[in-house]
Amino acid sequence: MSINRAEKICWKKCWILNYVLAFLLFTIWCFSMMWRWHPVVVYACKEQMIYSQPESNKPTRSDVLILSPWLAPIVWNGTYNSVILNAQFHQRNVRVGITVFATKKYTIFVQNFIDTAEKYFMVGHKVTYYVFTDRVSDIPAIDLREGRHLVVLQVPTYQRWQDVSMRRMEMIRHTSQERFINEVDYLVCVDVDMIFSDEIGVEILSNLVGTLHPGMFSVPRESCTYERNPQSEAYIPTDDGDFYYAGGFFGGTIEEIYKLTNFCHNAMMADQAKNIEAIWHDESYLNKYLLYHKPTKILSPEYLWDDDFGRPDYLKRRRFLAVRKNHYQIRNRR
Ligand code: 5GW
Ligand code: MN
Repeated sequence: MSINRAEKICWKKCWILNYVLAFLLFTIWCFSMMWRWHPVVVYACKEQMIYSQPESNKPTRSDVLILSPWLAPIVWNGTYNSVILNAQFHQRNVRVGITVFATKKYTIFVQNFIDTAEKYFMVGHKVTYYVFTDRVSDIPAIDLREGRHLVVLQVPTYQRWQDVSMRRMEMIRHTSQERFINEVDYLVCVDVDMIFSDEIGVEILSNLVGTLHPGMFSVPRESCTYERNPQSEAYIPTDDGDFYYAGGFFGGTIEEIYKLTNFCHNAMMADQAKNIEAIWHDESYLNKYLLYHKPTKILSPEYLWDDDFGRPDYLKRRRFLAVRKNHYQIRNRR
């Protein structure tokens, strides 16, 4: 082989190497640009999760309070990232129970309640619906997604509607020890005359959870409809109170729900012995409990809305909506 030919081959190799190098550099540049300009494009590869970075100098909401004075988050749209939260709760393989009472004519709400929950409630997580009813045969068979179950539990019929509402505390307390403690990690306790109309996920889970009442949002403490009779176990003086919590949505771990329902039921029984009933029934006792046992997370009215309260600017999503009901037809006996 002549020297000339050997030189030519060497040059050729150098060119190929240059092309390969240029191609590699270009690919790296492409990836770095994707990384830089598309931080919201989220994908998971093994242990790494890519999502938009929290910005330390930018508040997520400027129109509403998102942290209580005892540092419990108040959950509003825009304040959390579902990608991160879902990964955390999947890692823990969390099981969620949701309790709902449907006695007498209120069984008509069950189908829509569960159908819409299948679409919006804790999608992708393990969920058990606990339906408490005095009319077991009225509860329809409903197709559920994978990992989701329906348990129907028989309860007594109470004639007074106030008792129907209040006895929920006793029955949740009882079932916490009997079943919930063995079957689920968190419990969500809600009204049945509702539909899910937007996502509700693991952002609501915490040790003890209360929800801001849509009709009492930002009302001064002295004007809140707490129980004002000092003889009642639900009594709250006018110079006390943080928020007014809704009776139709509370939650927490089974241990915390046991303590809450135990307090509320015992307080109701003590009042009954004195011939007293708090102004807003179970809701009044719930407010008393949550005032002196501060919730670790608070849900904004997005999580319990009624269109009777209109569409204020702060409300970016309506996730759980009260169903309009014909009070006379639905509430009269039998
Ligand atoms: C019946 C008559 C008057 C008021 C309540 C009832 C009733 C309530 C009933 O017959 N059966 C029943 O299962 N409930 C449960 O109590 C439902 O889970 C219902 O969502 C909850 C609270 O009663 P609501 O929803 O009528 O109360 P508001 O304050 O949401 O209107
Ligand atoms: Mn209701």
